[in-house]
Amino acid sequence: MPSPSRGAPALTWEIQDGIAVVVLDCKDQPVNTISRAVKDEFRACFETLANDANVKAVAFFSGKPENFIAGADIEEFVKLTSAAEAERLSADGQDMLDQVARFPKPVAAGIQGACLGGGFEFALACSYRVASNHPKTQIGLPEIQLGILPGAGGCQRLPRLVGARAALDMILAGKAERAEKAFRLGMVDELVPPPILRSITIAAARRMAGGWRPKRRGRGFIGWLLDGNPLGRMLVYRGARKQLEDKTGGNYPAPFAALEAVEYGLRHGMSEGLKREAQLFGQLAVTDVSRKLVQIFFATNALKKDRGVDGAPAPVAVQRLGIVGSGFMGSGIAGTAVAQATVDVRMKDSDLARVAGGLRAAREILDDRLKRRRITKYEHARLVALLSGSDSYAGFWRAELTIEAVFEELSVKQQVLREFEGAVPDGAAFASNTSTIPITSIAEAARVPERVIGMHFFSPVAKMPLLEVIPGERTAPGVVSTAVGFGRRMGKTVIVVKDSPGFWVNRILAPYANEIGHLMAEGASIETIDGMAVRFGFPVGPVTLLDEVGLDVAEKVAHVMLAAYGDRLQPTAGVAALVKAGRLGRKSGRGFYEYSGGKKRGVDASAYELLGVHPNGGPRPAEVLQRLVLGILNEAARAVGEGVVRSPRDGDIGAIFGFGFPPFRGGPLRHADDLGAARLVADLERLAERLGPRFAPCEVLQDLARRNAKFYP
Ligand code: 3H9
Repeated sequence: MPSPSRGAPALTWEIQDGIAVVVLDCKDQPVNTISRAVKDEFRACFETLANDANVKAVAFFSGKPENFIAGADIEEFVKLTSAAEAERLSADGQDMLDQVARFPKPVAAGIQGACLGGGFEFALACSYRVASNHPKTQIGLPEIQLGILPGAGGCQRLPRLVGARAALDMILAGKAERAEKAFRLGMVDELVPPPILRSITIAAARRMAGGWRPKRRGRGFIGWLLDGNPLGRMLVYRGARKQLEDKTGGNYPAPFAALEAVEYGLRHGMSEGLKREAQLFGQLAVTDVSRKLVQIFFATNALKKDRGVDGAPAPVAVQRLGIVGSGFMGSGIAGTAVAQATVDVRMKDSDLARVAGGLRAAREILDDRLKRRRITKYEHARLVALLSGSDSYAGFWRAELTIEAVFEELSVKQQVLREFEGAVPDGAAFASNTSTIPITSIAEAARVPERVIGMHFFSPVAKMPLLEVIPGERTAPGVVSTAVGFGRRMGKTVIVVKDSPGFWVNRILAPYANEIGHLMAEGASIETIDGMAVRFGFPVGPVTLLDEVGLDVAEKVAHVMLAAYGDRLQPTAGVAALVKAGRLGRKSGRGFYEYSGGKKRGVDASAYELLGVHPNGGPRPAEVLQRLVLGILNEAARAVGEGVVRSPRDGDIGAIFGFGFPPFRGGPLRHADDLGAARLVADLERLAERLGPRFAPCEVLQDLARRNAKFYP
């Protein structure tokens, strides 16, 4: 993204009755960012306004209706080569904001749209903040998500404004809040509807010019107890550190550094705090973890613009969605589509009782949003009214997209497709929500196979961020771009994958899941297997993952994989034995683990008996991990070679968003690059020699090793 040049200033201002109305608009950029060039403009602007006797106060706005400031320019971080250079960048940002904070006249910021990172740090340096309750307004410090910390004074100013506890809550999670919550937390001083943002902000600047000073709310007794005295704060820091240790497994240094910057600043004062903050920012910005997280940020952005096939026409704007099948997946898709994309949803099932159940479940997704105050009562009522259903295809002719989510069986899916085409002869795109069945096979039943496509949602739909879109052999490009576009409107990160068994995510997960059985047969305990995966950085271990997915589902997928890929993906007998005993994982209250009251209670020791194995140590923990991870890497490399994903970027994003491959490792293909193909091949060969051909290194890795090459340039 080009930095604004001197010829096209990003900052402009005019003086109205003693108030300088300053507007930031980085021309030719979708969002405002604070680059070096913009920083220079800020300095010059504030210097001019400080010396202008006609200016009594400043009111600051963005020229972009849906974006305030998206933060410092992330592209500049990528170019930093040393910690010292990064520290200077941070100190420079602090210095600029210090100029704003010490500005001799009051400054009011009128915030609408994303006000993030350096953007919020700028707002924090102003004397007064007004936010509009526009749906795009979000305010926060997401730097942790990029492996850095708020380095332009955010670790100092936010705790002084809202207290250490609330500030750490936001900074350590890298959360952004909607305007209403930001107001409640005291991050902004006033909350207004969009049409009056400008006038209210200017009025606040004028009042401050006349000597009025905002009075900020106290934080109450509990606030004083925890934030207002050193002992309380010590407890807050201790609690936060403990939580971080549990959550990050020591794999992410940024939250610990941010905690230190906050603590140091509150103990030693603002200027010492700023120094420490800049040092820590410098160290973090050049870590491998931060590089990986920034790569993910850019890869995700690039995916947002991708239509899924080269030269595809623009997606059809879906306004009405048809859903066939009102079970768990169908209702999840319905509720999420309404909540995220505000479309009319028409659900169909074989009888009205089922439809009613599906509509109820879809509505629960909206109820949950209301409970979390993500939507207002009014929005909730409006969205609920968009859900309707019936036991026929009445109304489906108006849907630009229909998604079926019926039983995972080829003949059933084909039957539904035939019914749909019979009832809605001129129907538009038809998507099958399947995790394993080839789309081309489903489309064989179609009169118009060009409109048939796969959309593989992950369960639970409302929470899982990934969607795999699978064009069949004859799917029309416009249907691909429509499915991709709609998936994105549903808030999903979308990858387009080749129509092949298991697609991408289930394919590369198969060896990982299968290895559990081998490891247990050799005496490894469930705790060791899951524990090692979590230490590697997965959110949960593979055994827990299977319990969450459902062992019956996992068994079905495993058999499809076996039929398609043969012995290499031979599942072990374990999962089948548990399914036979009626233990399906979390949903049935028992799987490998026991569950009660919706909570995981610990390993169910009888699982070992059912499997006929005994946990007696088994392979060394390091080997457990190696076998789990190399299985994924080998299969991912093989699938890339077969063109299952369109690029290593899509493959890595799919693994990170699909099953939580540790983001700080950049995804399985980046991780393979980091380990090096030669080393991977050697390790796999050693495992294959000892444990069998399932570990034989695939041709793609061997080829990379021979050429000393990588997946990424
Ligand atoms: C920071 O502030 C550090 C400071 O504490 C200390 C410094 C010393 N930089 O996502 P979109 C680009 S760290 C550069 O599709 P949306 C993005 O790549 C920063 N580029 O739009 C894309 O480019 P392209 C902390 C940025 O409407 C285009 O803008 N801030 C930046 O879906 C459109 O983006 C963050 O982490 C940036 N800061 O969402 C916020 N931000 O068109 C990161 C965006 O060439 N940004 N771009 O592909 C976001 O979360 C979303 O972009 C936002 C808009 C919510 C703002």
